[in-house]
Amino acid sequence: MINLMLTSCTTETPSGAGAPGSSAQVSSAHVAAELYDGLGARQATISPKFLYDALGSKLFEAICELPEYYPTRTEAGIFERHAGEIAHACGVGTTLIDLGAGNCAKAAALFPLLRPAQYVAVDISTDFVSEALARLRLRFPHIEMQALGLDFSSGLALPDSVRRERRLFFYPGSSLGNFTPPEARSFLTRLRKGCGPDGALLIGIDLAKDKAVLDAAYDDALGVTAAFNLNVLRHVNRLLGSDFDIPAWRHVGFYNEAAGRVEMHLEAKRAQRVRWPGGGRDFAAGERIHTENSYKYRQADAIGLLEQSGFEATRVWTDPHCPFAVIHAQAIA
Ligand code: AVJ
Repeated sequence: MINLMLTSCTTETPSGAGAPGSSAQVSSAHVAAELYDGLGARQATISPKFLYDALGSKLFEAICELPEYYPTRTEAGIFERHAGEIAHACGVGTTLIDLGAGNCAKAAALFPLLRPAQYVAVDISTDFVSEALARLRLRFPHIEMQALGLDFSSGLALPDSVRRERRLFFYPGSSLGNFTPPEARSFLTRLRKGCGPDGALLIGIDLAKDKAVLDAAYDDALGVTAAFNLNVLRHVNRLLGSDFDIPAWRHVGFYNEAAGRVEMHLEAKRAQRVRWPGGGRDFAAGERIHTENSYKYRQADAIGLLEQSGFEATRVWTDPHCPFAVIHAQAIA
């Protein structure tokens, strides 16, 4: 069901940039339908992409600073230690397409060596990425840049302004882990179609490791990850006009070893009814809303996944202490 409240809530959708009102409504209705579907399911779910409103993006930045959250630091270390080799594998003068660019810091760190011909920063949080890019333009005035506010999880329609030659998709941070392995395969296959035969992929993938390390990384002592997870309910309240009572929910984050993934949930502290225009749902005490999966691969499985998607891993860089892989993969004809 589509309700009229949604038309005021379009900032996170790709329709923002000069689109007529009607298409903004279509995307809001899309967003609402997706949320209703998830919230109405027997096992309630909210897609992890809704974690990233403006505040959520800032909370994620804070997570990256936490001592327990190793991925950002580990990956940055790999990029730093192997910058020369990575730049050599990628080559200069690429069309660098940054998927989930956020504050654009990871790509910017590679600019001096990578010297891309064009930089395209794609992120679902339009305002956040646009601001980051405005700052970056001042530092690298000679690189042609554009920000694209779009949800690339459901499709990758790049405008004609994005150069076709030598596309290098940059997908760091292990965000691939948000997809189930079959979803990851179809996403990577779409990337393969989105780059020409001369295209490539530079991707960071978190690898399976000790449960205690993973549990701490997704349930930190300061409660920043808890705030990040709970913030999704504020975002949903704004998108749907629902009345989730934030203090009535608790963050749950743990490594599900059998499933090979970290899971985040929001657990109802007490029985409650949540309403939204035209509907609602009762939650029992202890009932959970599943908000995120973060798959942790074995290196060989990650390489296999790339191969099944039309990419050949040409180089793999890892960290000696913390399992994490940065992979350069070339499109296979
Ligand atoms: C941005 C999807 C890579 O899965 O580690 C961090 C998001 N969730 N803490 C991850 C996240 C909880 C992050 N990714």
